[in-house]
Amino acid sequence: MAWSRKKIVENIEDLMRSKFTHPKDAFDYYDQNKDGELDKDDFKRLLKEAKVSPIIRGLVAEFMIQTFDANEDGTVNWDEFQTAIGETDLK
Ligand SMILES: [Ca+2]
Ligand SMILES: [Ca+2]
Repeated sequence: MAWSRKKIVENIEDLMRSKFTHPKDAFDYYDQNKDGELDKDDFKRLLKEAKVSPIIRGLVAEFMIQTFDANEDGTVNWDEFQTAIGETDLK
């Protein structure tokens, strides 16, 4: 696929920088039901705003959850999100 992990992360970083002052703001914004976990629909919304192609959004959302979900409960909590973001230059 033309969308590499790097490109997707770059797009997400751009979104974070342009829209949020802190990654936690982004996390809370996308966690619509405020249960402290981002699920697949939450990631799809994030990816939509990050201008990721609709064709691959579902796949990327699944991929991101699998990548970020350290405790393997199928969703991504703030600790997991922060760790994943910490691997990038975004602080
Ligand atoms: Ca949630
Ligand atoms: Ca998890």
